[in-house]
Amino acid sequence: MTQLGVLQGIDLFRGCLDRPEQEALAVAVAAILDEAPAFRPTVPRTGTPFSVRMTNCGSLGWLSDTQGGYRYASRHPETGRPWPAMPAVLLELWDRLTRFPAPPEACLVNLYDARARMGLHRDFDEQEERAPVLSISLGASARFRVGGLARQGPTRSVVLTSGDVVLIGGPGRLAFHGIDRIYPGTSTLLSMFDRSIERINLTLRRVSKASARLV
Ligand code: MD3
Ligand code: FE
Repeated sequence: MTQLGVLQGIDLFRGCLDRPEQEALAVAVAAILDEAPAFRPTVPRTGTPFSVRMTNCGSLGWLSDTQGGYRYASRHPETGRPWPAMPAVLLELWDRLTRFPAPPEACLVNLYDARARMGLHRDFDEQEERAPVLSISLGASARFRVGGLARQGPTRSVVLTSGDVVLIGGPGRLAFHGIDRIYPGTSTLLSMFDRSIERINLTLRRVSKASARLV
């Protein structure tokens, strides 16, 4: 494990998942996409579309549209159906790496094409700030950037590759971060998907407050 951020609590587990584990997760994501097709969020008020497409699994999913803003919801914004269940492999990975005493409620699935990026932002739509976020990278490499609590502060960047896992907790939980660019054609993992999908990132999140009894 190596400390990645300017702040404490952003830890990189390089090569955490071997190729068969990555393949199993890619198959699980394909099944999620069959039930919950990718959608393209828009920025609240302005309506600017994200370059990243998304879907979710779990009891809650993250979404954003022009009208409703950034939020978690129990149903897909286009089909109106509940999100597919979280695969057992993801629940097990959460337990093993976070040791957080309540299960994740949302797994946000980010789908990057060759030109997609994610601007510097902070994640604060979750009520359970004591829980970490667990991030899993699949497919093409990407340049990840992480800073501190101020948008203008110093940042570090690191290339994330397929099978890398980042655990974000403690002070790092509110750090600015983003994806500067994808390195297209750097992985063969996602050949089962539409060729435009270069990289998939899964983030497991606890959204609602865990019982005080547990934490
Ligand atoms: C550091 N996703 O979905 S994952 C996101 O690769 C997001 O798709 C990126 O940022 C991606 O919100 C980066 C790693 C990550 C996730 C959440 C964090 C790093 C973080 C929250 C705080 C600090
Ligand atoms: Fe984020």
